[in-house]
Amino acid sequence: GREWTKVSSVTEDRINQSVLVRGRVHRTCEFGKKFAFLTVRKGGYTVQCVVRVADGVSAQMFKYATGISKESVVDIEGTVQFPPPDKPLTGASQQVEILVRKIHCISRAAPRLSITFEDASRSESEFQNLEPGKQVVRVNLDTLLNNIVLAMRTPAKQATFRFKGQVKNLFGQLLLSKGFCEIDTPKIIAGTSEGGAAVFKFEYHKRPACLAQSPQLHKQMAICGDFQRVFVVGPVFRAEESDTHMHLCEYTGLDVEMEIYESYSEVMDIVDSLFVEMFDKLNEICQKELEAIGKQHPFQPLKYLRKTLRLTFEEGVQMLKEAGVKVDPLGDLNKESERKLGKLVLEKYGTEFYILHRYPLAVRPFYTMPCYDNEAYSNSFDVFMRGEEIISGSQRVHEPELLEARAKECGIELKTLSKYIDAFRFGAPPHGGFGAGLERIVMLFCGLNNIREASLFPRDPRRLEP
Ligand code: AMO
Repeated sequence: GREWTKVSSVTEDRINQSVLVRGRVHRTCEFGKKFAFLTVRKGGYTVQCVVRVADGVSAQMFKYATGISKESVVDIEGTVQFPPPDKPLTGASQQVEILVRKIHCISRAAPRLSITFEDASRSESEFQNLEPGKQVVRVNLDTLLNNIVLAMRTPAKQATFRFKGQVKNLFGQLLLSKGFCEIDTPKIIAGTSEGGAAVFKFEYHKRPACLAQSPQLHKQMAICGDFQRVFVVGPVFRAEESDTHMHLCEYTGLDVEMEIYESYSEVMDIVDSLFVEMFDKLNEICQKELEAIGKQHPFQPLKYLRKTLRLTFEEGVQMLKEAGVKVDPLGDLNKESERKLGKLVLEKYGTEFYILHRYPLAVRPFYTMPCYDNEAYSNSFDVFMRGEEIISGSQRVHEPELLEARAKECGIELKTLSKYIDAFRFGAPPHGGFGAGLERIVMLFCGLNNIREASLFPRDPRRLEP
């Protein structure tokens, strides 16, 4: 085969050498009928290519080269050289240029694209510092998502999804190092796993079935089967009616379940060490990605403590009360109070990542263990990042009679839960766990303002394509 050079490797080291590169046409710039620049982009790097009638390039080839539409995939053969002092580089990342000998368009992009690379990668500051009279296109989120394949090519999008992959990997790696076993749980299940109406129903071989709202039931059954510590990474389906900046109908769940010995604080200890280690590592290995994201959407690095702050729900309510916010002490916090509490916690404790625990029982799912000392509360917690929920967790009820009674109280049909409840009739160790949403973690860590920015192909109540 022929020898290929990456655009990133077209450097001074290759001066006077012949190279063969493949990339996309990023920009073309013609000067008369005999001289043109064609910038080629690949993997975040761009190199300037000079097409000149002469040097073995015919007028016909010149016409062919300058007629290639932006975003087309091209192969270019030529010699690496320093740009002449009177014709310096026009903004390419590589400091040398290629004098083109041959060019071949492998795949042509449509001449008019719905969004351009420049429009999709424009930073916030460009809008703020616009020269008077200058107009630039602001691509809205819907247009971006409708044309996601084009948008994906921009540095911020590339960085976001490389970062997301790292979060998912680190979650697994760190849990494996803590003795957890990765398991898979079915996404087709008989009924609801969380209660509530947010479930997609369909027919499964002539029987009613649901898309799993969580791996809750099966991760708990794995604990009854003595796996001791498990985790599940996979899609989770929510028939959310709410079309908000932080809800998707399909997202990636990061779920943990583990035996506990004394109290649910053992689960919070895992949350604490797992996430602090993960954030440290992300800041260390994803510097480039975070920088690229920040260039387009500026954000402040997440503030978190070495040991994660834990507040009880009652303490949280008290802080809100003192700040003049009315909240029901035995109800749930609404999004606004959660955000307000996030601000208060940041002011008082200097962290944007904290755990709120001992929630009122009435606002938690049926499988949540009530507090032993006060049944109005539960051994449960939520974790917040920049004022928004990213994790829910709890100790679970492991006595079948109580579990049945709680499910009934919560208005859940027992029929579809019978195999799950049976698992607790064979002896079940005390246990607990939590579930986190991958897209929310990415969105909040990177200061993005919509969860759809953290999903390549988001599903929401209006969106089923692409
Ligand atoms: P919960 O329903 O709170 O708990 O979900 C856990 C975490 O999943 C994320 N999340 C979502 N992300 C995007 N779009 C949504 N519609 C959405 N809904 C939830 C959030 C949330 O904190 N079985 C329990 C977890 C457990 O106790 O182990 C559960 O599913 O980040």
